[in-house]
Amino acid sequence: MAPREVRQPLDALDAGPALTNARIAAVLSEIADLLEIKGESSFKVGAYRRAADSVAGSAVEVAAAYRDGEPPRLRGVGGGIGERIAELVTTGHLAYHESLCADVPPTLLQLLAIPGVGPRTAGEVWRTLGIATLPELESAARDGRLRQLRGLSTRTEARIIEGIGELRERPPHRMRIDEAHALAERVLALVEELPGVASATAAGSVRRWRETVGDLDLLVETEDGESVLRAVRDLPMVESTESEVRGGRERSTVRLVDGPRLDIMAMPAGQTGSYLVHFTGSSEHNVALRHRARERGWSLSERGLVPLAEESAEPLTFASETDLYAFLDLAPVPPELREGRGEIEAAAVGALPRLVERADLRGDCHSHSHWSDGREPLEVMVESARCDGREYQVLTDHSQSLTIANGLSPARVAAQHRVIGELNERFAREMAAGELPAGAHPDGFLLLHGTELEITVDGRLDYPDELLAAFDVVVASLHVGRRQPRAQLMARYEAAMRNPHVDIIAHPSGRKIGQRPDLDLDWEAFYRLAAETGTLLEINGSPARLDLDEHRIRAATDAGCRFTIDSDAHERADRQHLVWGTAVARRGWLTPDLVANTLPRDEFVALMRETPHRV
Ligand code: DGT
Ligand code: CA
Ligand code: CA
Ligand code: ZN
Repeated sequence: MAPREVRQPLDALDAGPALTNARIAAVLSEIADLLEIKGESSFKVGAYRRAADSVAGSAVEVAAAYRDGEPPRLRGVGGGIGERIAELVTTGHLAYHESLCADVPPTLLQLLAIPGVGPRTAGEVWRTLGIATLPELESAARDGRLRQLRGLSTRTEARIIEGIGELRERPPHRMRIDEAHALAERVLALVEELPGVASATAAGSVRRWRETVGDLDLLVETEDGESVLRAVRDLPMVESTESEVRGGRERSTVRLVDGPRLDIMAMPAGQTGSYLVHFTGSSEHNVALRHRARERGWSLSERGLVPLAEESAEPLTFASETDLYAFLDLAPVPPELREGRGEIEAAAVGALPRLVERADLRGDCHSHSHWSDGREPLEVMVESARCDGREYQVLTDHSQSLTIANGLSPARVAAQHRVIGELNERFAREMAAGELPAGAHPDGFLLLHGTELEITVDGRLDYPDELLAAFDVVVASLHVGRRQPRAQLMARYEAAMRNPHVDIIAHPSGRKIGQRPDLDLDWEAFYRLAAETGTLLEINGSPARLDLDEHRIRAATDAGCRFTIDSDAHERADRQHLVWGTAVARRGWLTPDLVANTLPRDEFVALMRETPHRV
């Protein structure tokens, strides 16, 4: 998770019932920071950091393992730290962590967000100059007090001033789609339990399934908004209140543990239509909708419709969004399309697309296992896909040149092929005997052998054609030479798309949201090539990628391309990536007929055998 703007000490329990590996790791790593700030031995500090890494990288759910009395063996987690983890996961608290938080001013942790300031420096300025906050550090740096410190050069001082500037200019942190939805679910579960709440809904960008989310917007249907909003402020996961509940306005803003903001709005029971529309947005959609209302003689606000000619009239209210859209002669617009990109015009003439749904996906064309860089054994990954109701799954471990991801040599490809063959035989036997596991599709399951084929820096493919021909599905991608000039990158992609064995281009832009920019491509030429060669373009559902993005999906559709929506799963929990991938596809106006993995198994297999894959 990217650093928050303002960092507060962690409180494990307030994070909710599920103490994830990431959360445990965060507590351990905060202990390391606090110890280092206090100036404790680097040996002790390092031990906590290593333990944090082990927990974060563990395939086992650590909290559950401890609760089941079977603590996992984790590198770097010995007796002492093991006992701390046990205390944390069983009680939700860790006395040692709390005592460290009491020893050190918590505002010091915020200094660690400054580029160039680590725990050692933070501790030094605290002990010698009594500095504990960001403004204090800044003024000390500016009036030359910092450089008087032992070991603190004028260069470091300049770096700190610069770092504080960078921190100020950093765009506000946006949550990833998966973080935002998990958080919204937890908040909703708590709010729904509050007395007087008839219903609660997440609105704003979460409801529109935007790829990142700035803040959460929550709508509560209640007859007593004021007391509900007051009760929300007292929830354990609420850290501070930014705006008081004002009589009549019935809106308030709070900050949650770890920093995200929550806007919460009360709405009168039975009149949710206009409130939902208003607070789901986007602003662009609302503007277009208000324009349409005005054309018809109405003024639209969250409270409903008021005649333009009689602005003091009681508003006309709506029990549902559908009623409101219908009143304006519009088909209901799915939240994912509400971006002011032509959806109102389409809704007016009944031309909204039938968007692809998660349930339309019958298979998944991109996944990994222990054989390359996946975090779980092949059999475990496959069983998880089978029990997720899929009709087929393509296993696509990396190809040989990607040694960093433990890519497969041709000999290992052959060995993996045998393993897959045996698994499919077992699945067929179980099917025939009527012994399908819970969750499996009644028509059985087929494991397809694929590869995530590296397109090398010089535009060759990582396996010879004879070997490529042996795979059921070839997913080509590039992970090296990302900074090459546009012409060279385009030549590499063209070489892959023109190879008759290549079926899909995975995560075409190569971006990582908020971390790594797009490849420099000629996108129009890229779409033309994909359409001409019948190469499918992947919508990678990993929440850090979401690649193609919504804009490119729409542009590629216009250029005649066809797609897959894939999980790129590296562990079982990544099954969920198909949900994020579908969300992005919907925001790109995508219909199921253009998504290859909505096809029934036999048709999908046949499509993969033909070249090119024609729409
Ligand atoms: P975000 O939070 O940046 O991911 O994006 P949104 O769309 O959730 O934006 P947000 O939280 O500012 O507002 C939620 C929706 O509420 C927005 O889409 C339109 C609506 N809205 C209602 N009143 C206002 C207002 O005064 N300002 C803005 N910006 N939006 C408003
Ligand atoms: Ca929002
Ligand atoms: Ca908001
Ligand atoms: Zn992959």
